[in-house]
This record gives sequence, C-alpha cells and structure tokens, in this order.
Amino acid sequence: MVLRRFSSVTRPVSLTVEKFPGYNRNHRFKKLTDDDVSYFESIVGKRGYICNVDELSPYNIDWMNKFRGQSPLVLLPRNTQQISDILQYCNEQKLAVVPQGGNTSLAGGSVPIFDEIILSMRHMNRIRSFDNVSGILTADAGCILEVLDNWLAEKGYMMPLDLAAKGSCQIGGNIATNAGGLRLLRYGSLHGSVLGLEVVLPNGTVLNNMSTLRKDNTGFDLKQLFIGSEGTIGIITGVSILTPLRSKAVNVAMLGLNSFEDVQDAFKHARLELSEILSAFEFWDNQSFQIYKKHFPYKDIMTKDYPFYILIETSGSNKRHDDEKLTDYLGQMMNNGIAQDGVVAQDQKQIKDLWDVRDGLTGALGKEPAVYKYDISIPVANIWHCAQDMRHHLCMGGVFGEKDSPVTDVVAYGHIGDGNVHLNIVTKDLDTRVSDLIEPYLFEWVAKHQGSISAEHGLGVAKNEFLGYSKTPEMIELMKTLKNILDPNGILNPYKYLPQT
Ligand code: FAD
Ligand code: 2HG
Ligand code: ZN
Repeated sequence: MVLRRFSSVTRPVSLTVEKFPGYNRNHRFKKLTDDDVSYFESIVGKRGYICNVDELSPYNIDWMNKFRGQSPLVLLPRNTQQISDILQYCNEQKLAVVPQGGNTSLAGGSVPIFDEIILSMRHMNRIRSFDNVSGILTADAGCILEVLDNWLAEKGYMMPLDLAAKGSCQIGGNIATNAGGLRLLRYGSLHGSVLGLEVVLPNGTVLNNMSTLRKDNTGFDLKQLFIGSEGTIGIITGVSILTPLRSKAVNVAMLGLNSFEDVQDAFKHARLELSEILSAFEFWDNQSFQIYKKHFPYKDIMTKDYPFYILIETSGSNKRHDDEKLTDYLGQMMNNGIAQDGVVAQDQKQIKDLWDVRDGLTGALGKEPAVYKYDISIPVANIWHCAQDMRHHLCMGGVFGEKDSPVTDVVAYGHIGDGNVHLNIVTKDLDTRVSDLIEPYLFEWVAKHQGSISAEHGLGVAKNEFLGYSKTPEMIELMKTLKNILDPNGILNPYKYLPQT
C-alpha cells in the first residue's frame, strides 16, 4: 500500500526560527510579490501552485514535527522545462527555493527556514522507460519509491533500495540524500546503482546526463556530485537506475540475543554461512522494541524479551537451497548459544509481520513527545559502546537527577551490516539542555572513532554546522567553492548542508 504522509503527529509545531534562534534571513533574497506569483502561474498554470495558508502547512512542516518554515508558496511543476523556467526566474530575481520530494527527511532538509519557495516534485511522477534485459529504469524524480518497486515487481525486478518511508519518499529525494536503507548490504549504495541523472541547475540550465550505460569513462562523473547534495546545487528531475532481478526465494528470520558480542558473532557467521544470499542484517535493542510495542499492536513473536534482536533476510533463486542454508545457520546460532530464540517466517504475511517490527521503529519513536535522532557510522565493534556511553552521559552521568531527567530513553537500532547505528534519544520535550549535552559530545566521540556524523540521513539543518567532525577544512572549502560556482546567488536550499558560521 502506498502511504502518503507528511508528518508523524499533528500537534502544533513552532517555527524553526523561534525554536532554534540564531538564524537570520539572508537579506539578499527577494520577498515574494504578487507579480512573481503571476509569473509562476504563467509557467505552471492555475492548478500548479498552492498559496492558501491551510494547504501550505504540511509542506512547511517536516516529518518529525521539529522544523517548520514559513513559505507562502508551493510550486508543483509537471515537467523539466517548467522547473528550468522557474529556476531561471528565481535566479534572476534572487528568490530562494527549497526542493521537496516526499518530505520524509530526518535532517530538516526538505522544509524552508524562512519564506523560501517550496518546489514540490510530486507531480513529476512519470515512468519514462524500462529495459527488460538489462533492468535499467528511467523515471521522473518525483516517482514514489514504492510505486516504482510495485511497477517493477510485475516485470520480475525490484528497486535496489528499500526503506520504511517507501510509501512517501521519492526516488529523487532518495538520490538527493543518498539514502541507504535496508538492503545496502546486498545492492550497494546509490553511487553505484544510479547510472544517469537529469538535473536542472540553479540558473535553469538542464544538464542531461540520463545515461543508461553501465560503463562510461568519458570525463568527470558529474552525476556523483548531485547524489547526496540535498538539493543545494541542482534539482534532480530524471533518474536512470540499475534495478536487480526480484529474488524468487526470500526468507526472513528474527532472533533474540543476549549481548552485542552475540550480535556481531551472528553477523560474522551470516556472512560466512549465508554469504551470497544474505540481503539484510538489521538489529535493534530491547529499549527500541519496548517503544514499538507501546505504540503499535503486536502479537508476541517471541515469548520472552531479549536485550537484542536481529532480523536476517536471505534472497536467492532456489528456495530449497536457501532454506537449507538458513536452517543450518540458525541451527548453529542456537546450538552454540549465540542466539537464545528465533522464528522463521513461513509465508508472505509472516515475512511482512517481521519486517513491520524493524520498519515500525521510526514511526513508534515519532509518537514519543520528542526525539533527537542521530545516524552515525562507526566500526561495528564500537556501536554498542557508543550507545552505552550516551546513556551514561545523559541519564546516569549525574547532570540531571534521575527523577527530573528530561531524557526518558536512549535507544539504538540500525544496519549492522553497514556499520550504521541509529541512536534515538527520547525526551519529555525538545530541550536545549539535552541537545547541548549531546552535541558536540556525540560528534566528538564519532570523530575519535573514525566514524561519520551522518551515515545516511544527511546534514540538512540538523548537522550542517558539525560537518567539520567528518570532513577536513580543505574539503569543506572545496565544497563551498563548488556550491558558489554552481549556485552563485545561493538560491537553492539556503542555510543548510554546509556550515553557515
Ligand atoms: P525529502 O525529504 O523531500 O528531501 C530530502 C532532501 O533532498 C532535502 O534536502 C530536499 O531539498 C532534497 N530533495 C528532494 N527531492 C529532490 C530533488 N528531486 N532534487 C534535488 N533535491 C531534492 N533514510 C535512509 O537513508 N535510510 C533509511 O532506512 C531511512 N528510513 C526512513 C524511515 C522513515 C520512516 C523516514 C520518515 C525516513 C527515513 N529515511 C531513511 C530518511 C530519508 O532520507 C528518506 O526517507 C528519503 O531518502 C527522503 O526522500 P524524500 O523524497 O522524502 O525527500
Ligand atoms: C531506519 O533505518 C531509518 O529505520 C530511520 O534510517 C532511522 O529512525 C531513525 O533514526
Ligand atoms: Zn537507517
């Protein structure tokens, strides 16, 4: 089912500039006038924009209900030429623009800070072509990930990435954030599977690089610059992507384990024993599981609670062969005491039930009063150490008395196979006392352990000031130079991505 949802809860959200003081509107940007709106109407037509306050609201608020901008205008172009005309005008007039896909960003990147115009990609949703031999798909950037995946399923193929936001997020947004997701372990990063892009530059120039070639060694690989650029140097309008064949045999198992060492052992063995059929290896801790159970209906999959859970998926072409491998692997896990309990899905419904737990963690946390989200990558061995250290730092470190602590939980889950953990710090309310304790403490910890402060969600407005913990001053300078070359007026997604101070 395709679920389109803008935001996790519906409580009132204060403006980003009120909640996080310190932002100043760039006075070089023009304020929108009626003449501008009339000009845009001449490009997108009467039905191609929104300026009614109530209808604007979901576009101005992010999925986490944390960031809220004040855009007076959403543009809904239907083709690349319209986007080119819009950007050319905005660049000349110095009107700032925020590109928006499915608005599922977890870094505050998809909503404005002030009055930037929102350019929504939701009407750019045409599948352009599919090559049934090579599996190469070309599509508009506004196609919803799940729609593409369902369309490909009928042809025996699948999208190379999958994430819990698939019912809302768009392939253009995935590429703009270089989303990782649940099967990166098997199908690799978008830097590998994206073969070509069509991008509109801030001055309106259309860069047509919609290559459908797997091999092309001519010149700089410019598309790579836009993968993970979070809408700051161009708007992705078209995508050419290599899609894998859908596996005929899929198995999913969930195991309960006693320690993080056991989680690591289970992963090592999975790589060894399941090798080429392993397609996902996810983990979550008991604290996350309790929050899931608090907010979603759950039929006991396991009779007892365990400190850790893993979800293992295999995908192959021969069910009997895969069943045998998985059974051997699970037997070993139980016999040598690495796993304490386990279930294997017997049909599609049970496969979905098991995935629902892992997929539902973000949604469950979204129902808590407030959450600080971190998506770090560090060597796997340090993942649990990091979570424990944060727990100690925030909850038992004595800064807040046990009773009065605004922190109610520190939970961890994520993509073990990619060395990527999602630390979620649950609080009674957004509280600068807590965020000041976490940042930059956590980022220093990550830098010290040769990690990245963002493994997959990107920098947006949540982490841009901390980029220096993951990149050298020379690299940041070069990034700023590239931004200035491509967007000299700074109109695309301002105030975000690169450090502003
Ligand atoms: P948006 O949120 O609309 O935008 C994200 C950024 O990209 C913004 O900076 C925006 O300006 C820019 N952008 C959007 N479209 C374009 C475009 N066409 N051209 C240029 N710039 C554009 N991320 C992961 O990596 N792995 C996960 O497993 C994962 N799971 C998630 C689960 C949930 C429940 C949620 C809510 C989010 C999750 N995310 C995950 C985070 C998020 O990055 C992804 O959902 C997705 O990649 C964002 O796509 P979107 O279309 O919603 O983009
Ligand atoms: C996931 O892996 C997503 O589920 C979201 O990247 C992580 O909720 C989060 O922090
Ligand atoms: Zn993730």
